[in-house]
Amino acid sequence: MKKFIVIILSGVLFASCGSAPVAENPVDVLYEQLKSVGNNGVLYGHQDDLAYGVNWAYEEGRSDTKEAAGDYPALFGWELGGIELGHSVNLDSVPFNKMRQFVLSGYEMGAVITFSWHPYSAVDTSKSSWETDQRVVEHIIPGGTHHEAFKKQLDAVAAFFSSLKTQDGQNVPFIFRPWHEMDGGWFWWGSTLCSPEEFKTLFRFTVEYLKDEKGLDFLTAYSPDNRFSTEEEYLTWYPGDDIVDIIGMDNYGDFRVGAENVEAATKKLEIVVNYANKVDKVAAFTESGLDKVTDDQWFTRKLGPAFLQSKIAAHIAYVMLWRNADTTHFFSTYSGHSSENDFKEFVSQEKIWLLEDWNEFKKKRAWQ
Ligand code: BMA
Repeated sequence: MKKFIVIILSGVLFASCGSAPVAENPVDVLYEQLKSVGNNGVLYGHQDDLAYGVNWAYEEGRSDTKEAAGDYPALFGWELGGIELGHSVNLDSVPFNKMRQFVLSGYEMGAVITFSWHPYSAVDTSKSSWETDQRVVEHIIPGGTHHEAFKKQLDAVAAFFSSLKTQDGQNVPFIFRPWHEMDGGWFWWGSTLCSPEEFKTLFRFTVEYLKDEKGLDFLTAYSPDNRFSTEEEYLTWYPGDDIVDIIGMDNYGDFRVGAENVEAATKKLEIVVNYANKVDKVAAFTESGLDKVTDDQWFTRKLGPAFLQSKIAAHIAYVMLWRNADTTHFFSTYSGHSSENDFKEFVSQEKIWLLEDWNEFKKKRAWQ
């Protein structure tokens, strides 16, 4: 009888708490979680947040976000650049061993994990992602002269991804966001150095190799920069619905002081969200920030309105700001900075979620 009551009660509780978690696989769970967040909140994310901030590095538990606003981000971004050369630290000096720990502890805290990758060229490994004097993509895709060398680079990425396991051996689910901002001209995979077809081949090969050959499982994000004004333009480089899970956009340009156009940013996010809805995927604002946060009200007057002023744009699952390296290169606030109060106000809005809000939401939906 008791058991019967418990069953009825849990049924009632369950019905009042919204949709049921049905997936078992951690990557599918993450996807379902991200899909359901869009109608309710927007996760705040920050690149390298646990590793360092302005005026500190590798101090256990520290976070510029937490020190400014009282809680950790709900999403942590990490960068793989350098791993393809066998380096033990990434191109921003984060040791991969430490990164693995941060990824694990971030996941265990409940946060979402996403990876970017700015690899050196497999054609000439002295050339960073930002060196654009050589065509690379055509040489590293299948049939290209440096395809085998590129596969070795992917092997190194795969080895790191495979090592992301909890103590009980469960794989940590994550989002992989390779080959971003391809519509710009600042990376060797950018629009001036490859055709859309070559780009799509590279993107597809990257994901398929890691999944099919290396047995990995992850969500994949597509994130052009802001150089589009129609869905058709947005999809110029899109490798396909079967490959992509997160429909994203990076956008710094529309927030740059002097060239500011928050309305334009909103319209682009609407294109992103509308497409994500059409193909039943997750929409996200995959990268943004204002270098050195030179506007003390940037968060509440510019960044927030870019998605909150539109019912459609507000459907993004997350917004991730770029790293806080030092006083000359930081994209979010930190304790003591003149934008700190504005940031607090920004994240205190009902719609913007730091880690506790995110965990609370998952608990209500019986995800943890
Ligand atoms: C760029 C800058 C660089 C950094 C790179 C990869 O936007 O922040 O300093 O090395 O991203 O993280």
